[in-house]
Amino acid sequence: MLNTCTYAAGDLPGDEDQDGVADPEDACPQSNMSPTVVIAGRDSGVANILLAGGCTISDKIAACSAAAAQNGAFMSCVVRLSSNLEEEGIITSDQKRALDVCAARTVQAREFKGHGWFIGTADRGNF
Ligand SMILES: [Ca+2]
Repeated sequence: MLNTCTYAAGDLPGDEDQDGVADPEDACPQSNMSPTVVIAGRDSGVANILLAGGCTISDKIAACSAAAAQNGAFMSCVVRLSSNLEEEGIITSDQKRALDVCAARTVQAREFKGHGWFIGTADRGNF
């Protein structure tokens, strides 16, 4: 049977999310590649940076939502993540605040629904 998968010039074979990290080394082979971090349709305005290991900031926040059973746990996970990113110099203090505020607004609007709550871009209409 013919393999119908083709790759455009410059694409890496075996890089499903096209983030430049080959799938075997990619901790998040299906990264959320939204240009900015969008939490339940709310755009934080913070660049969705690709982190070492192949996960984006959105992937990490999605992992927070998947792991947290309630609002408090989700918020602490996001604040821990944003603090670490700021300490590592990956985001600025303003960007950290923007992420925290975006997550808090989502929680305040009761859009957080516990395990499996989905982070997505508004235009995909997810969650
Ligand atoms: Ca990835």
